[in-house]
Amino acid sequence: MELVVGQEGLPKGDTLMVHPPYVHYTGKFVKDGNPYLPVGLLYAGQQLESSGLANVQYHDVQLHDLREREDYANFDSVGINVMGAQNIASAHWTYDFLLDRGVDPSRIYLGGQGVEGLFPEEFAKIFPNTHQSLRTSLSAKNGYWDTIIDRQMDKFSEKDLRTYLGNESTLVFSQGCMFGCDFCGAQVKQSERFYNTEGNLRAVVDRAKGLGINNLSFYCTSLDFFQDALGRDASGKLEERLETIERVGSENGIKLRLRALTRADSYLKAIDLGLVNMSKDAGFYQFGFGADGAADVRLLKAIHKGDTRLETKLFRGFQHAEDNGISPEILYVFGIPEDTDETLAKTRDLCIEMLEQFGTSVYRGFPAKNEIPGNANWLNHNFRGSNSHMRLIEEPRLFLNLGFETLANSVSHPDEKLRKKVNKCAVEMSHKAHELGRVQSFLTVPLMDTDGHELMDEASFDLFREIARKYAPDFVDDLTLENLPDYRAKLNRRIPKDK
Ligand code: B12
Ligand code: SF4
Repeated sequence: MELVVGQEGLPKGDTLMVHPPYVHYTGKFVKDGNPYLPVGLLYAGQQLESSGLANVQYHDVQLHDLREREDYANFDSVGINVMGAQNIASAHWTYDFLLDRGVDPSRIYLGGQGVEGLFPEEFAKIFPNTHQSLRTSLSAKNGYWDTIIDRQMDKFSEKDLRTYLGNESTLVFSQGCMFGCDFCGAQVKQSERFYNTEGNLRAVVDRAKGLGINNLSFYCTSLDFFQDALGRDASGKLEERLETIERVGSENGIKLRLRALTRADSYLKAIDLGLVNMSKDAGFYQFGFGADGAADVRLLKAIHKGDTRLETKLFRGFQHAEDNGISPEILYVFGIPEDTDETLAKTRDLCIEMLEQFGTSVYRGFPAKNEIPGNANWLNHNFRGSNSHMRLIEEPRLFLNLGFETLANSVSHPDEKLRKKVNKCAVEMSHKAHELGRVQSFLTVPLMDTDGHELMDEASFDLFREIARKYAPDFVDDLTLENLPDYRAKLNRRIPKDK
């Protein structure tokens, strides 16, 4: 079939859509203990079917080994979902696997936010002779924002659906953020647009009822949940959706638990508009507050956060959340090139102070991955000529080192001094959060050029080992900075995935 203009790069015909393994589960098959319904892939599948391009089946490596299949020759196309930069590594593993099974690369299509931001020439070097599926090819289609994934869920076995719905699912809510923080790889500098939340929520609730499931948890796709409240005239779309969520839950006798991300400034505006209370009534139990750079105004300016009084706003937001029975999450990206000993110490102190002051708050801290495909820094010509950039393109498994949760490493932080300082701060904060039992992000070990000495000093490693003891008590005492590369994969498989 000839490709029609505007459908370039989209799978066609009989299509197998593959959700690759979690990056630390590549190689020997591991059944994922915390699998999620791959909503982005289902959304794309629904769009492909409703526009008559493809008939779609799914293979989710979270639950099923790719080696179980022998029918690759039956498909005209194989689509692979790449959610974030680190997943380029696992998508590459999947690509190699498919080639090994005789799939011609010209039948392979890769889509998702991890690959959408690669330049065509970068993409072609990483995944030779395959197709880069761009979001715009799908979103240009009629009805894109109204898509409902109901029919795609029919394609999963009852057993698998039961597993997915027993875990947290994604609720398509909105996409787009009007701000443009340099490190952010999401759909930024664009106005917020809303999905068909009601249709998709009802689809999942109906399935759950059929399966006798009475509790559902959701993570909303919004980048800044209350962004609508920041405009001069709120559109009312958020309010409308909150009312709907509450109604759908109570009409169906299903207890809904939801969480989302927010900026502190929009949360504070939303309080005045009554939106936070409405969220609580709809079942929201947690908001993750973007705290990046809050410890020092110089950092806020460096990342173009668009807010220079963040710290005060965070404390006000956290206090309000706790007073109203909502758990505030500290979502902190730290360790950018502008960071110094002083700003990193301030960051650590601020996070610890917040954890101590707010007894229901949870910690989610990530050593910055300043350059990832799709963010503003990836476009910077200083980076594009750099050793890190070249290494990533030539050795795609190194994209593992761009995982949000991964310790700072020689790819993300070529300056060894800064790298060690960042990791010191990372393990100190994580250790404290572990001590308090309120941690939602977990540090993993990156690929190293030499050994663990390039990542951190002995004192930081002692703390890291204490954290690792929780997950790998049987071999943690064998770990040294020297043998860390040998234990890396084994240890990472034990560390819980980010939530
Ligand atoms: C929900 C979510 C999650 C959930 C996913 C659960 C689930 N059920 O899907 C959880 C919490 C598990 C998660 C985890 C991660 N996430 Co996440 N996540 C999101 C979030 C909030 C929404 C994504 C979503 O579902 N959107 C709705 C669907 C409909 O859209 P979509 O996924 O973008 O897919 C569309 C297209 O990309 C395309 N498409 C996707 N795949 C394919 C495949 C083919 C073949 C085709 C043709 C098209 C196609 O079609 C879809 C419809 O247009 C986004 C932020 C955002 N608002 O975008 C971050 C986001 C995508 N996540 C991100 C990252 C990095 C991660 C992690 C990789 C973090 C890490 N540790 O490094 C992890 C690990 C993932 C893993 N392997 O386990 C980044 C990606 C940034 C980047 N450019 O790299 C984002 C943008 C957050 C951010 N602000 O930076 N995430
Ligand atoms: S970090 Fe948050 S506020 Fe900044 S651009 Fe990304 S989504 Fe928007």
